Amino acid sequence: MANFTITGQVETPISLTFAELSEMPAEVQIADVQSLGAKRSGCAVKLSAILDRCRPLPEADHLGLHATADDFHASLPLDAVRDRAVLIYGQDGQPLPLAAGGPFRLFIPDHSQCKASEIDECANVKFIDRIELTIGKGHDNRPRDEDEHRAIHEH
Ligand SMILES: Nc1nc2c(c(=O)[nH]1)N[C@H]1C(S)=C(S)[C@@H](COP(=O)(O)O)O[C@H]1N2
Ligand SMILES: [Mo]
Repeated sequence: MANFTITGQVETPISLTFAELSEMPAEVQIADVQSLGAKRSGCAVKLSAILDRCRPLPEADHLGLHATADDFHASLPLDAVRDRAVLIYGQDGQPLPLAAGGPFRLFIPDHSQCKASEIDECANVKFIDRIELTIGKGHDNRPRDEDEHRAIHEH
């Protein structure tokens, strides 16, 4: 079963699967992210609950989201997403399909438009296989301007 890992500046590196996420307590689950304003339906857990399990070191201040599948990476200020972002992991009781950005996808409610800020729609990284806590900003190859953005939406 597909999993993703959380590594870097944490006390305990962990990896999680669809089944393990499904079993997390009800109070950290979001039954349908459409209730948070997402375009498509899907179930999620709060990022804070995942971070509670690996315990980021106090010095960690950025959250790296890595999608090896298409070499897409974002590094976000931890404070800005810690208590707000969720990780979408399922749809209709099944693992989140690739077509919906699965098996794991970040969703930041009330994100701003593409490129408007660090925390924008482009930060909703799809196909996540690794989350990495870093001290200082890490690898980030999100589109930086209109041309790069157009290019990424073409393929
Ligand atoms: N892995 C991965 N995640 C990604 C992207 C990508 O190309 N690869 N594009 C980003 C950008 S630029 C945007 S605007 C949104 C688009 O989300 P959507 O495909 O659900 O519309 O996903 C973001 N997450
Ligand atoms: Mo974007």
